[in-house]
Amino acid sequence: MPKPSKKPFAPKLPPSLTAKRRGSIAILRLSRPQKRNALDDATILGIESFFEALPKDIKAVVVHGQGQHFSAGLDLGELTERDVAEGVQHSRMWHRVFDAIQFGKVPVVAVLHGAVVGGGLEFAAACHIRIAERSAYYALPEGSRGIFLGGGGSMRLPRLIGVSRVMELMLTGATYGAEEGQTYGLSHVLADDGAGLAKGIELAERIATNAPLSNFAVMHVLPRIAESDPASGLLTESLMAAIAQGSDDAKSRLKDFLEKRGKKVLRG
Ligand code: 1HE
Repeated sequence: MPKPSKKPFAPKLPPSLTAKRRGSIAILRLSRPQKRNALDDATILGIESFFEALPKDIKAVVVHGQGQHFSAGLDLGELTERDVAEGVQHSRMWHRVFDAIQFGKVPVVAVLHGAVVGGGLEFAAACHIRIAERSAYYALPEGSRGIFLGGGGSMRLPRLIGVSRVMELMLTGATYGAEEGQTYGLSHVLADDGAGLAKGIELAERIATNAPLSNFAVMHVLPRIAESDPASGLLTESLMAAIAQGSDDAKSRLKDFLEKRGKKVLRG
């Protein structure tokens, strides 16, 4: 595996975001705690710049939030003057940016704590792995603000927790705590308060050691197979399996295992 470069990774970002490299992973922090990491246009476009600028030797990303909350969602202060056409364009901008995360270069681990609300939950849903600290709670208060999901939540969230749960959040203003979110499928891992980032880094570093082509297949091919009719899905699976196993990387990893150099799969 190529050694990660020691070059600093310094994409041009707005003050609401900070980024740093840590070996083969990059860490993006929402850094607008005074506004509870509300997502204004500059932040959304900055997230896009961060993912566009990722160098080739970054193999996974961790996103997290500064302060008491992951994100209070859409910056409501920017909403008041938009007409219908501008509203559509704004939502399509969020779609473009979150699609670039979900179907981007590398897997993304989101570390959630405090409020994970509205557009903040839509952001988290575009990531591949979600770790929730026990303080995390989830809400979709769009109904109470007279608006609707706009960052891909109506497409991604039902795939995580079902239409019925999304309806409950949106109609009743219910909030789910971290444990409920874990039970319903919003998060993969629960962590104690303050321990989420270390867990996120640990998982991202593990993900970074996978074969890049396998990670690509998991991010780009698996979700498409899951949305296909079964016959097309199975054919796509066979093609992807053959492409992956024919790679030099797979050959050398399999040889390592057979010659007792590969890691065993052990529990714990
Ligand atoms: C904000 C925002 C925001 C806080 N836009 N400025 N999101 C919401 O409906 C959630 C709205 N926010 C809240 O319910 C609360 O702020 C929190 C529960 C997240 C945090 O409470 P707290 O007591 O820690 O903070 P705070 O005192 O309410 O807010 C601190 C400051 O952040 C304050 O500004 P300040 O200048 O008076 O100090 C707040 O106005 C500001 N702030 N949240 C703008 N969201 C693509 S469509 C997605 C649609 C949505 O995301 S809808 C959900 C919107």
